[in-house]
Amino acid sequence: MTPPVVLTVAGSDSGGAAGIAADLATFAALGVHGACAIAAVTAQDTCAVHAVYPIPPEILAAQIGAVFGDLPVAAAKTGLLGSTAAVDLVARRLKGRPLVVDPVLTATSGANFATDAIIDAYRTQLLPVATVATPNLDEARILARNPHGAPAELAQALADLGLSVVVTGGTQAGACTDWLARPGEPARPFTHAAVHTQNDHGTGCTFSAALAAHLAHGTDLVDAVKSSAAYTTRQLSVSRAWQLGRGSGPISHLHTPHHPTERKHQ
Ligand code: PXL
Repeated sequence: MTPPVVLTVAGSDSGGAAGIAADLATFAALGVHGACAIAAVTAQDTCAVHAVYPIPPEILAAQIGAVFGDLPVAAAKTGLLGSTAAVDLVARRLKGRPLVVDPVLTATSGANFATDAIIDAYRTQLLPVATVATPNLDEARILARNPHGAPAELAQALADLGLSVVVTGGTQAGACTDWLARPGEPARPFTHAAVHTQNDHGTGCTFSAALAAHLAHGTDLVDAVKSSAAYTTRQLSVSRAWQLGRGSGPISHLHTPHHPTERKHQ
């Protein structure tokens, strides 16, 4: 069977944990063909983002044009975009199809990827044409301009821009609660087990890529959110005790946890 195609427009992570690396691996695991347009290159390891180089807008546009010119893109997702020009471009080129926006404004290591102009561009250009956005709590507070907002309140405020919003990752007492708000509806909690690990680099990318893959398969949003959280939790538990790098290690991108090579390295 020919798989659906999902396009990710995102950044590269030289450490192989987040961004395009996480997206393509997740797409493969969930049975979709991944196409990719690189919006920014990062020099990065498990400890820090050392440099970010936004790809020139005409080269980003050429990548997206090449994909759309040839492949039947069923859904798209965005990750690190790195410039207002990239946010404007993807808003124009990706609107009108299932679109997951992971508004990458901060890195797991704490690096800040966003300027006021980029935040404005998300609010006015990209979020209004998205199907669903997946900010973590910090990103939701920045986007909603509400530095102390609670997750449910933030999800609802952002959904007023005309899209569904999942605020991810509130962990409390061994459980993790994501809040989903659809436009005009109260936010609903989705709770699953929390995985305690230092190896969470790439978690947000993995969740949002899974969401795009499930939407490309035609799954409705609520089931897609549940399945994506289940997939992410499973991958976090595979790599829970890995020792890769000196900082936040990668979430596992391997899909066969019982493969002999993996048992050997656990
Ligand atoms: O996890 C957010 C993220 C997305 N994309 C790239 C990143 C990061 C975080 O480090 O580097 C390229």
